[in-house]
Amino acid sequence: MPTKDDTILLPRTKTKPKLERPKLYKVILVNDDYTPREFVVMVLKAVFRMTEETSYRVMLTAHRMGTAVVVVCARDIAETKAKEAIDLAKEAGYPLMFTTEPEE
Ligand code: TYC
Repeated sequence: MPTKDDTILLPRTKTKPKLERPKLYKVILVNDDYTPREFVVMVLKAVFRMTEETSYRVMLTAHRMGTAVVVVCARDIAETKAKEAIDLAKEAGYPLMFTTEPEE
């Protein structure tokens, strides 16, 4: 009669499926010639909860370099924030633009 000691132990062949870490996305502020600096700073503070100092620095980076990374976060949050910021600018009649792109 077989006993529990007769159990044949085979090496585990199934590999645990590795969960992919979700990609992070950058929200990018794009410079333009029309949106006032103060308005850009206000939007950064309101939508991205930045301090006056950080907002000013990010605005100035975009103004000088053409673009600036505002924040890196999950895709849905990045897209929602970018849209909120663009909508605020649209309402005020400014062409201020934000884009999102996956991190390298
Ligand atoms: N270049 C704008 C100006 O001189 C200010 C500005 C800065 C606009 C950053 C957009 O992403 C921007 N009034």
